[in-house]
Amino acid sequence: MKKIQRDQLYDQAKAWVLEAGKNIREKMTGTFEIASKSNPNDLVTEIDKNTEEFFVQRIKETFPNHGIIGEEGYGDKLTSLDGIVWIIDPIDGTMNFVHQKRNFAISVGIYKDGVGEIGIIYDVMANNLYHAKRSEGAYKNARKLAPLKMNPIFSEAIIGMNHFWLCENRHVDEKVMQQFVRTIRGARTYGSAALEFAFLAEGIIDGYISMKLSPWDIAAGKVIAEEVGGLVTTIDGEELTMLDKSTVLACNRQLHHDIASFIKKGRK
Ligand code: 2AM
Ligand code: CA
Ligand code: CA
Ligand code: CA
Repeated sequence: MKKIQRDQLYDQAKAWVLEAGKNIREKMTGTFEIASKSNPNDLVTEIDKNTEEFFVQRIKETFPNHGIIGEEGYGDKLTSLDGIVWIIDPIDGTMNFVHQKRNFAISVGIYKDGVGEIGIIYDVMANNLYHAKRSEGAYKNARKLAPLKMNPIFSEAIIGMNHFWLCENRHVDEKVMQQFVRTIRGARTYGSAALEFAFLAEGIIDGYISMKLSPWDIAAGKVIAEEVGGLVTTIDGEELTMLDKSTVLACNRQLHHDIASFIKKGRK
């Protein structure tokens, strides 16, 4: 992608994300419809859908040849990542949005031929915009983020993960994961995958693991985390695809090796 084209896309995408965030803040004070999807705890609201429609309308008007993958289904049914593809989660952390009215984000990744070029994560209530272009560094608002500390000690690491790792699950023996949380310094669950990536990039957590994420949960976070030297793969250390769900392990290179080896002991 030409630099000038990418810079224009970056400015446009950031402007739309900020506008969508403002709309969410305005609409969330009124009443809105809440439904569940795959299970009673998997929530979606009218505002998730309206926000995704907002992006799809703007993108199709302005960049008719760009593809769109969005959680709520207003985008395209893509089977390939050829060309420029926007990968959008209109509200990441819908449960937080509904119950807490905070700790949710808009996540927008822009990929060209499968390579992440732009990542934008907006913490809507904190009004923090995390953003990155490939090879040009990552930012929190106007501040450039420092490279991740390369050698934090495993026993002093704070890892983003949810409690399902400690229940019986089909990925890893829960006894091994119980040992894992006793070995690390602390575990944190923020309830928004995009924010976990942003906090990793900011250096306030040292790693993030998830059992099942979709492309829109990961697309922006991967670009931002990689710009500060993070490694973002499956929990087996394999490359992530943006066309399917997968497990995720994101952190600096040193910890990545330590965590992957630990998980391997209990991998099913
Ligand atoms: P969501 O809020 O956009 O659905 C914690 O729930 C994190 O996991 C959130 O980032 C959430 O994204 C994501 N997630 C992915 N699949 C989910 C599902 N089936 N149910 C709930 N959260 C899911
Ligand atoms: Ca959802
Ligand atoms: Ca999500
Ligand atoms: Ca969502």
